[in-house]
Amino acid sequence: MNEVKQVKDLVGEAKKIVIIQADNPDADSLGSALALESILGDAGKEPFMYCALDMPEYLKYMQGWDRVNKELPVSFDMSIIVDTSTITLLEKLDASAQRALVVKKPCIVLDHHADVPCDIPYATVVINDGAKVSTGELIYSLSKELGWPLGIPAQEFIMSSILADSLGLASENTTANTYRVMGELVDNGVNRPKLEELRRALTKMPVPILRYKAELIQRAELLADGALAVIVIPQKEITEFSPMYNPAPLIQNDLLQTEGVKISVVIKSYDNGRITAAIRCNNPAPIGAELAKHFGGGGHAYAAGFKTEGKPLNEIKSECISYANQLLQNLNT
Ligand SMILES: [Mn+2]
Repeated sequence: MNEVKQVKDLVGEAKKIVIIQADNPDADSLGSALALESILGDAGKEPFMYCALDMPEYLKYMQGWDRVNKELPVSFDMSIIVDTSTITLLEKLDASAQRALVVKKPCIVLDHHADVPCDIPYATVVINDGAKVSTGELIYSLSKELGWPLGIPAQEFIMSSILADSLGLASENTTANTYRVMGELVDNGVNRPKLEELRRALTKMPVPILRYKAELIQRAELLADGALAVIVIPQKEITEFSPMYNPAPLIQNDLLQTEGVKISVVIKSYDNGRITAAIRCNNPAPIGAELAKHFGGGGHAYAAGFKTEGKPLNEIKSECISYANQLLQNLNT
């Protein structure tokens, strides 16, 4: 039986449906969760949104973010995981007692990170479509195919998720279909300028962040003949600035907009031994996912990430630099 039919049947039989975002909520995962909440609600279901982490400030332009719960309900019929296929990004859920609830019920995975095969052991059906620029775009196609009700609120969230993951329709993986879907959304009455205004209002930098950004720029290391930009963010800065603004997106675009830079890596180092890295690449250096995979992470060719536990920062950093160097050299051969 094909996956779309399986999704139709599972959702058809269910009443209470939990929508799960991974431990790295972003505008696509939240937009997808809110779109599904709206679609499933209109279809007479009882949707419930879950994420183990708090929604970051910059996402709060999407109305309904505050309905995302950090605890699962005591009973539900099935779950839908959005925007990840990677079990390491569901670590918090996996470590909690609530995992047992999810495992017992059918679980649908809707994702677009097809570079990485789904390794969620309790997934019943996986639709991981790498041709979609965002999970929101996938949900739009799926809804049309299955005849699910697409109200304006759902379509607004879908547009927000597409705009976010496609970097305003500019990224490498934006396809003709993405533009078609955007056209249909506008035709259907979604107001793009209004969404853009809401998003901008909340992504403005507080003044301390402006100053901090200057510090980060000063500290950026340009390696591999200027093709690799690396910044390390220590715990002290994560604690001080992260609640106001996520340091990686604050700086990563400027790094990529620097002449000669092909890949940028923002490494966050936590006191508990955890290290995370956000990787972004310029065209034509599609090496992000490969670099991330080397450390057990994943993602797309141009946007990827990984995390490690209990290894020294210097070791991870130098390994990251040397492997990135190798990948850059392979590009030239
Ligand atoms: Mn996404």
